[in-house]
Amino acid sequence: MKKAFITGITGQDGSYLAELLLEKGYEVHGLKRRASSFNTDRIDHIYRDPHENDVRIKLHYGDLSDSVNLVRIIQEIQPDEIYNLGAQSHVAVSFESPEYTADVDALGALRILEAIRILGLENTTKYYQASSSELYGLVQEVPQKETTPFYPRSPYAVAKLYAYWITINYRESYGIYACNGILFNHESPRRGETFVTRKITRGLANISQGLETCLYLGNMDSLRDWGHAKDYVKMQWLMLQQDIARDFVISTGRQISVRDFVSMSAKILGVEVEFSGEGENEIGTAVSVSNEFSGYIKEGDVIIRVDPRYYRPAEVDTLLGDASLAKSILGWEPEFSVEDLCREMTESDLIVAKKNALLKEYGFEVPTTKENW
Ligand code: NDP
Ligand code: GDR
Repeated sequence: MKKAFITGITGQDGSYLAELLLEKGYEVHGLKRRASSFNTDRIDHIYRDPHENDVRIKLHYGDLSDSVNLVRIIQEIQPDEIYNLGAQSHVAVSFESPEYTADVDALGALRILEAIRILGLENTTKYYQASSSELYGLVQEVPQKETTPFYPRSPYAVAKLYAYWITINYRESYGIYACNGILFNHESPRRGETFVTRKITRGLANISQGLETCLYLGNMDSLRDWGHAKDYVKMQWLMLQQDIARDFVISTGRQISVRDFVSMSAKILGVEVEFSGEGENEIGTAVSVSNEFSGYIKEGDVIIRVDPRYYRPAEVDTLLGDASLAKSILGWEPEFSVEDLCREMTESDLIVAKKNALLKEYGFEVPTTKENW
C-alpha cells in the first residue's frame, strides 16, 4: 500500500486530494494545525476514528514553520509521496502578514525538502510543490506557460517563487523526484469563503434569501482562468506518477472577469445584473428577477458595490494559462467548465442560505457575514 503525506489536508485541495488517494488505495497521512476549535470540516466525511479497523487516514499535529516536527512526522510515516499543499494561501492577507507568509510558504517547502534529505529518502519519496499562477504576476507573455518569465506581485507570490526554485534546486542537486504544479485559480464549493468566487456565490445566495442586502467587492476588472479543484488534484497526483520529474502548468485556457462571474452566479439565481459607473463608483443593479430562487431581491435593488478596501497594493490584472504540455504528457482534459463550476458553487451556497433563512424565520441565530477580503 502506497503512503502519502499531505500538508494542507484540511484545505480545499487537500480534502479533494485525500479523497482521490483513498479511492486509489493509498494510506493517507495529513498535517493538521492545532486550533482552538475544530478545523477539519472539509475532511470529516472521510475521517475514520483511529479505534476502527483498517483505518487508512491519519492526522498528525504540526506546522510548516516547525522543522523538528516535520522531520519526526516524515520519519514516522516514511511516505512514498509528499504533497506540500499547506500555505497561507490568501494573496491579500500576505500583504498584512508578509513575514509569516514567507516563513510558511517559502521556508515550509525548504523544511520538507531538507527533511527528505536528512532522513535519506532522496530515492524513495517523491515531492509535489503547490506552485501558483501568481508567479506570473505582471504578465510577460499571453498565455502563460512553463517557459514564461515570472514577475511576482505580492509577498505570497514572492514566497511561492522561492518554493518553486528550491524544489527545482533539490531535484537538480540531490536527485529528489520533486516537481512544481503551476496551477491557475481553482475553486469549488469547498473554496475558502474569502476568495472572490466563493465570496460571490455565498454573498448572492445570502442576498437571495434575505440574509444580506449588498455584496462589496474590490477589483471587478480582474481576469482569471478559473477551473475546478476536483480536476486539478487529479493532475497533482499524475505529476508524481511520471518517469521523470518536471514542472507543469495546469489551467483551462479561458479567462473571465470578476464582473462576469458575478453575472453568471446571479443568473443561476434568476437575476440579471446591470453594471454602471466606474472604479470605486461601480454598482450592480438587479434589472430582472425571477422569484423562483430570489424571493428577496427586487428589480432596481443595488446588490453589488465596490469597496476600495478590497483593492490590493499591487494587483495581478490578468492570468490565462496554456496547459499544452500537461495535455500532451499527462493527458490533461478538465471535466468542468467555469459555467459548471459556478453553478455547483452557487447551488451549494443556495442550500446553505435557505437553511439559514429557515433558522432565522424560527428565531434562531444564523452566522453573519464578517468583514471579509
Ligand atoms: P487553502 O487555503 O484552502 O488551504 C491551505 C491549507 O494549508 C489548510 O489546510 C491550512 O490549514 C494549511 N496551512 C496554513 N498555514 C499552515 C501552516 N503554518 N502549517 C501547516 N499548514 C498550514 O488552500 P487551497 O487548498 O486552495 O490551495 C492549496 C495550495 O495550493 C496552497 O499552497 C495554495 O497556495 C496553492 N495554490 C492554490 C490555488 C488555488 O486556486 N486554490 C492555485 C495555485 C496554488 P487550516 O485549515 O488550519 O487553515
Ligand atoms: P487570487 O484569488 O488572488 O487570484 O489567489 P482571489 O479569489 O482572492 O482573487 C482573485 C481576483 O479577484 C479580485 N477581487 C477580489 N478578491 C477577493 N479575495 N475579495 C474581493 O472582494 C475581491 N474583489 C475583487 C482580486 O483582486 C483578484 O484580482 C488565488 C489563491 O488561491 C492563491 O493561493 C493562488 O495561488 C492563486 O489563486 C492562483
